[in-house]
Amino acid sequence: MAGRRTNLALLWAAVLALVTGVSAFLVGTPAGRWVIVAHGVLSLVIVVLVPHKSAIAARGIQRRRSGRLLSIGLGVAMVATLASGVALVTGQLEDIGPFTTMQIHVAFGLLAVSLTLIHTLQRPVPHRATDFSRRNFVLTGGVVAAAGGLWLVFEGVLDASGWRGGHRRFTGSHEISDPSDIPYTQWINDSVQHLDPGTHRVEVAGTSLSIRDLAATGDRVEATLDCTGGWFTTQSWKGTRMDRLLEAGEGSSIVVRSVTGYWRRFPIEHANRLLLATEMADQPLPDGNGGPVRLVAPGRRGYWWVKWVVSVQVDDRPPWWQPPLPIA
Ligand SMILES: Nc1nc2c(c(=O)[nH]1)N[C@H]1C(S)=C(S)[C@@H](COP(=O)(O)O)O[C@H]1N2
Ligand SMILES: [Mo]
Repeated sequence: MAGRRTNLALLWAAVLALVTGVSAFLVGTPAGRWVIVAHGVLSLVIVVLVPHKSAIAARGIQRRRSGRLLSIGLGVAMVATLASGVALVTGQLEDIGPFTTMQIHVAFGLLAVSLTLIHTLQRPVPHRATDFSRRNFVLTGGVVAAAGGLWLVFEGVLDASGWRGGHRRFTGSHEISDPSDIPYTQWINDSVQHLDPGTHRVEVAGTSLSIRDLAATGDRVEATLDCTGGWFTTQSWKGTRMDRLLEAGEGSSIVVRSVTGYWRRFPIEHANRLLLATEMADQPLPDGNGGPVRLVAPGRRGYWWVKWVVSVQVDDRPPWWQPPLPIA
């Protein structure tokens, strides 16, 4: 039965969309671009299969089986995920009520995939030996090619539209150029700190440094802060490079900690590209952007850029010894 095949394809597309969606948050360099492209193409695979799935669902609904409400909820969550995804890509809608479009997209996406899995448990789609037939490979290839074609058309239209979506970064984020337009962004629930630049001290591997000390070095780097919320900004940052402050050849990783308790761990080899920044675009950092001192981590997404830094410690744990995304 062809319905079975469509259901199976949708299940796989939804699961892979979840995997690529979560992975997209880890991408900080152009080498990871394919993850974001794959996420887009997978969402279009779902779109391509929708007409056929609607026919299957219409038959199912008439049969009034249990789990009907869940199926309808799944349909709604899926449509909301796709619609918020389009809003993200075009850049035409930044907030929906009190939430950012990205928060809405992630929430509905997680809901849609969870409901898909429950739905699959209720109405199992058995795999069959013939699933790996030549015919099915060709069909799958056809669906993916159609989705890829749609992706190209969509990108072409965006390019021509003059909308922000036409100049997305490889991560999918939209540009903010004016430093005063940069939002004050917290990963989950930190609040903006108001530290006194005259008295605040940063403990770096046992040495206590003032903001004046950190500003005096005058190391500069141009780097892009790219928030998983969907925006990026490229600015000139000034402060002190970490390799100047750490003993060469010691330890395996560097833990950078905020006064709020927020922290991230980095490979020791990256000390020469991490900057303790006190200025952005030749101005002291505003409190909301992490003033008086924040971390600048070139090539890494925003959640690595610890704000209101209070300590930098070197230890022997491996750099991957941390949650892949912050948990608080
Ligand atoms: N202490 C602390 N630092 C933090 C965060 C946080 O919640 N707490 N959020 C991170 C995230 S997710 C981003 S995108 C950037 C945002 O920097 P901005 O507020 O200057 O835009 O800060 C990062 N540094
Ligand atoms: Mo972020």
